[in-house]
This record gives sequence, structure tokens and C-alpha cells, in this order.
Amino acid sequence: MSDLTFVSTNPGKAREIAAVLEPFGVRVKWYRRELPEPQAATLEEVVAAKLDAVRDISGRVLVEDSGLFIPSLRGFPGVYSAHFLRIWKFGPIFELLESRPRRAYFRTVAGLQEGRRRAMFVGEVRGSISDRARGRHGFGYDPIFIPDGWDRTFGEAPAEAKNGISHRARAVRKVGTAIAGGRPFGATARSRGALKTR
Ligand code: ITT
Repeated sequence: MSDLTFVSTNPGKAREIAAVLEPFGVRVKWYRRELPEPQAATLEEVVAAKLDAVRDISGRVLVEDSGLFIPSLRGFPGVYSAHFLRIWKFGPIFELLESRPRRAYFRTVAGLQEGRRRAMFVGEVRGSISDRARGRHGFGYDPIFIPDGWDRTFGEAPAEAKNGISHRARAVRKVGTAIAGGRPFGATARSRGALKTR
């Protein structure tokens, strides 16, 4: 078993990530800490800021930022998903989608850091927005998101079903694969090298 510290305020994320990484032999310790979320255009920028803010934590550290993107609303709420949900809940989304396509996707960018090395891993799941909130499982936007191929929302599904296909599980399984392969920062080092030669 290897250890990893996951830093977040969100216990739902921590539970999902621990379950996904366990089969890779990675034990997850949840560290509850509020991290800066700058007004940024991309999840990657937010994750970079979060990683800067956890430099004091030793060992392998994981953070992530996620959002719900609705193309017919120009990607909204996207990087603003947390602020939007806190203030407005689901009501305005249902109203805006009365006359627009309901396609949506969740995206997660996970950032792994150890000392001065870091790497990012992305996961997405496509689906659509339901006509009303359904289910009590999960958290956040889970009650209004129906993944493609499903007839129920993430909120109506047990944790294992969501973890089978979710944005977060897909990003974090890449983290697990990289750790199990023994070179979690290898790809980053290679792509940096490639950039320098251009
Ligand atoms: P951190 O401390 O890790 O930042 P957070 O809950 O603020 O926790 P994000 O900014 O990444 O996390 O989340 C943006 C919003 O999207 C927030 O309202 C979440 O509840 C929601 N969200 C994130 N992942 C989700 C998921 O898997 N299912 C449903 N909603 C999700």
C-alpha cells in the first residue's frame, strides 16, 4: 500500500476517490482544508492554484476541481459550478433549459503533487440534465445529471454505479494507473522536455 493525502472540503469527493484508488493499492487520507479558487477560465488553472496552496503538505498530495458544463449555456456553470450551486441551486438551470438543448458533461481535473513534481489527469462523462431533481445519493449536481445510457440520475444510483463511469473516477483511475506503473510524473516530465525543444 502507498499513501496519498487528498485535500478538499468535500467529503463526497473524498469517499469516491478512496474507493477508486483502493484497488490500486493506494490508501487515501482526507485532509479537510479550504483552498483558494481563483476566478479562472479553466479547471486546470484552478487546480494549479490549489496545488500551489498545498506545497506545505509532505508526501504525495492530490487535489481536484470539477464542474458541470452545459454547451447550450456556453459551458455555464462550468468553472463557476460551486459558486452557482451555493447561491442559486437548480432552479435557474431548469428555467434556462426549458427552451434549450439539455446536453451536459461533467469534467474533473485531478492534480497530483510530490515535492516539486506535479501532473494533471482529466476525466469526463457525458449526459443530459433531468427535468427535475431526483435521488438522494451523491452530492452537488448529481440529482439533475443523467449519464448517457442511463435512465436515472447519478443521485438515484449507488456510489459504486457512479464510480463505474464518473468524470472523477475516470480522472482518478488514471492517477491510480500512473502510481501503480511507478512513474506518476513521467508523462509530465516528457511533455515539458518536448515543449522546450520547440
Ligand atoms: P473542493 O474543496 O475540493 O474545491 P468543492 O465542492 O468546492 O470542493 P468543486 O469546486 O470542484 O468542489 O466543485 C464544483 C461544484 O460542482 C460543487 O458545487 C460540487 O458540489 C459540484 N460537483 C463536483 N463534483 C461533482 C459530482 O461528482 N457530482 C455532482 N456535483 C459535483
